[in-house]
Amino acid sequence: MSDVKEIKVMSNLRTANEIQARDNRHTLEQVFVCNLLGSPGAGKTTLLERTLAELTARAKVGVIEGDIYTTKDADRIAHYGVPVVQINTGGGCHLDASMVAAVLPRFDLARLDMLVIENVGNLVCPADFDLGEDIKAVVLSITEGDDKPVKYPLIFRNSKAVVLNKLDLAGFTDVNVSKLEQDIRAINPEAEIFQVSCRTGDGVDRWCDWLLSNLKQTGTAPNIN
Ligand SMILES: Nc1nc2c(ncn2[C@@H]2O[C@H](COP(=O)(O)OP(=O)(O)O)[C@@H](O)[C@H]2O)c(=O)[nH]1
Ligand SMILES: [Mg+2]
Repeated sequence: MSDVKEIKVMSNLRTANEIQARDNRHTLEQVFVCNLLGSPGAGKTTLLERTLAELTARAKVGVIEGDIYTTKDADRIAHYGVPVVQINTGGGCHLDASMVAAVLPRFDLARLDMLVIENVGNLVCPADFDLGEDIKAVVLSITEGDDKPVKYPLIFRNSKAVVLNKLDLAGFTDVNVSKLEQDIRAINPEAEIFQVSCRTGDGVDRWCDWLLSNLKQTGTAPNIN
C-alpha cells in the first residue's frame, strides 16, 4: 500500500515539474537555453569559462549555476562579466523547473541570447528533469572511463550534444576514445560529439560555433557581432 502512495507522489511531482518546465519554456522563448550536465569534476565549469571567453563578444550569455552547496562556480563565472545566479539545492541531486523559475526574474531576459544552466554534478537524476531548456548537453571527461555511456545511457540519449573533455590526458589513461564515441553513437545516433581539452582549448571553438548556430532568430537583431 505504501508503495502505491509513493508512486503516486512521484508522479504528481513529475507532473508539477512538467507544468513548470512548460512555463519556463514560454518565458524563455526568445532565449536559447542549454542545460549542461555531467559528473562532478567532468569540467562543466571549465568548459563554460572557455565558452564565455570565446562567446561574450559574439552573444549575450547568462548563466545559472546549480550546486548542492557553495557559490564557488558562480564566483568563477562572475569573472567573465556575465549575469550569473547560483542555486544551492541544499542536498538535492539535480535542479528542477521551479528552482529555475525562482531565479529567472533576476535576469533581463530581453537582453539575453543564451542562458546556460550548469546542473548539479550527477550522471543520473538531472537527465530526467526538464527545466524548460532547448537542449541538454553532457560533458564527459575521458578520465571517467569509457564504460560510462553504456552504464548511464539515459543522459546520453537525452542530450543533443556530448562534449568529451580532457583529451589532453588521453596518453595517461587506458581510455579508448573511439570506443567511447561508438558507444555514444549507438545510444544516440543524432548526438553532436565534440572532443575538447579545456586545459589547452583544443576543440572548444567548434563547440562554441555549434552553440551559436542554435541561437534563436528573434524579431530584433541578434546580439551577435
Ligand atoms: N587536464 C585537464 N583538466 C581539466 C580539463 N577541464 C577541466 N579540468 C580540471 O578538472 C577539474 C574539475 O573541473 P570543473 O570545471 O570544476 O568540473 P565540474 O565539476 O564539472 O564543473 C578542475 O581541476 C579543472 O581544472 C581538461 O580539459 N584537462
Ligand atoms: Mg562546476
